[in-house]
Amino acid sequence: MAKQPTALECGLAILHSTFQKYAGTDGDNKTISKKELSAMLKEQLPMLAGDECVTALMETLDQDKSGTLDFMEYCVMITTLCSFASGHMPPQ
Ligand SMILES: [Ca+2]
Repeated sequence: MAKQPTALECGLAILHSTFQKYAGTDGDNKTISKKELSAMLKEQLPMLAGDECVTALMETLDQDKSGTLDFMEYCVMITTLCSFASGHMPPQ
């Protein structure tokens, strides 16, 4: 009998598959465009949806100023959101 994946393993797989799902809508599943980010936020994180939020997130997360988010830039967003949600963000 195959060993069941742990909750964290499932979570990691979901984070990766969610990136690929939205990144792949324009045929390039290696990066997320602003349009793809907007669709992802609207469906997956509706509290962050909206043109102003999408623009602010792209400007903040697109560290190499490529105009798209690669997987590592997406991971920064996920890490930051986890930190906010768990109250682990340091005081500003
Ligand atoms: Ca980028």
